[in-house]
Amino acid sequence: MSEFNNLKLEVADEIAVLTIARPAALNALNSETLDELNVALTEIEARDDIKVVILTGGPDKKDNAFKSFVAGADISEMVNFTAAQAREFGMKASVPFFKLMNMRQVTIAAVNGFALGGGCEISMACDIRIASENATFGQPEVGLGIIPGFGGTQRLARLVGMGRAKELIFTCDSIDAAEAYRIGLVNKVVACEELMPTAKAMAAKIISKGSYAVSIAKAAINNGYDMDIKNAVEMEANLFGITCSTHDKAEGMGAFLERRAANLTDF
Ligand code: CO8
Repeated sequence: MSEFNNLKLEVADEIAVLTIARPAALNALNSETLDELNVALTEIEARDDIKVVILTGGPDKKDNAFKSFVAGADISEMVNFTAAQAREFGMKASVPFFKLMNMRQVTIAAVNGFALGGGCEISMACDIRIASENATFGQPEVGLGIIPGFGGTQRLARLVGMGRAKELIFTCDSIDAAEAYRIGLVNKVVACEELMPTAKAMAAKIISKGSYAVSIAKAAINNGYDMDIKNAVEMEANLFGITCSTHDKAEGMGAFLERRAANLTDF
């Protein structure tokens, strides 16, 4: 795997823990970090020994591991952007963000602390969000005279509905983890020290299922989301057909009928 300046990657038990580590800037996303995320996710996707990716934030410069997930895009880099440079920055981010959303592995954001602006947006590009009790979510962009530009105007409305998305984006209000859970922005809230164990336990549970079927289910959900229901259900039937040609289908159903535990592989 490549070496990174702003990321840490650890792989164990088929789980990749990808940590955004810019302690001096509360893990804000600059161009270099976005490029590194793209390289890391491309390399992860090519590895058969990784089934789930957990994305989290590293400690700040005072070693506080729960201060910040990602405090946004890097404001010191954006301050002098021309319109063309801003567009390029947004498009650069969209590549790793779409990878998180569409890669065959499941992606879980373990949100520890600030998830503001681009931080909230990168968590929303993941399949699942688990928050620590001290997590804070918000889209403060219009207060800076810009708009959410890493997919926030689109993904937030899809996750929590248009009314709540508009309120959060127009007011720049930050919300705590409990409110994020209440409105459906996060799947689970846990004590700080339980964040990584909970994310890893969920990853292990997902890995214990048929990984190929999980990846096909992910593709079916993602691809069907913006389709009309008739075409979406037809697309699902086609993907269902593909899963019926696998070892895991024969093994999973055979094991059920023989009343034994299934030994699922990844095909
Ligand atoms: N960018 C750059 N540096 C940052 C950022 C950031 N987003 N956030 C924090 N930092 C830096 C601070 O400048 C500070 O650096 P230094 O120690 O050198 O002065 C260091 O991190 C620590 O920050 P604070 O001292 O401010 O820490 P506090 O605990 O007092 O406050 C906050 C923490 C509340 C998180 C505060 O830092 C803050 O408000 N940060 C900015 C949050 C924000 O507005 N985020 C949204 C940014 S805009 C965005 O994400 C747009 C995404 C889409 C772009 C699309 C382009 C096309």
